[in-house]
Amino acid sequence: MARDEDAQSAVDDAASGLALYQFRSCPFCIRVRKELARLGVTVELRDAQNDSEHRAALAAGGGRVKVPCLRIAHDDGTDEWLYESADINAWLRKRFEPDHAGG
Ligand SMILES: N[C@@H](CCC(=O)N[C@@H](CS)C(=O)NCC(=O)O)C(=O)O
Repeated sequence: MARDEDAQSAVDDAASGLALYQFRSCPFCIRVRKELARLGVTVELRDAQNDSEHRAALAAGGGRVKVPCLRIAHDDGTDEWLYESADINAWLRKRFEPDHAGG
């Protein structure tokens, strides 16, 4: 997705508050990574399969070790832990797709 420099910079800023907990070969995680690529959004990927700290953070914050899970850091300091690839992709489209019509 092509953006001018300012728009891409705003997207990069917004995405800095996101982290995707995932397994490299999980098909649901691949679906989310593809959507991120399509939208031109760079999100920190956290390997919850092999990295014990990320795995523990996912369990503690989200409540279970299930991937993909998008951690969304809100401006008020709270974290939201969003599971389900379809829900994550819908959230990403709503947040980052220009002229998103909803749904
Ligand atoms: N419906 C979920 C399926 C996710 C899923 O089954 N992920 C597997 C890895 S491929 C997992 O985390 N399993 C562990 C569990 O469900 O506790 C989605 O679309 O995100």
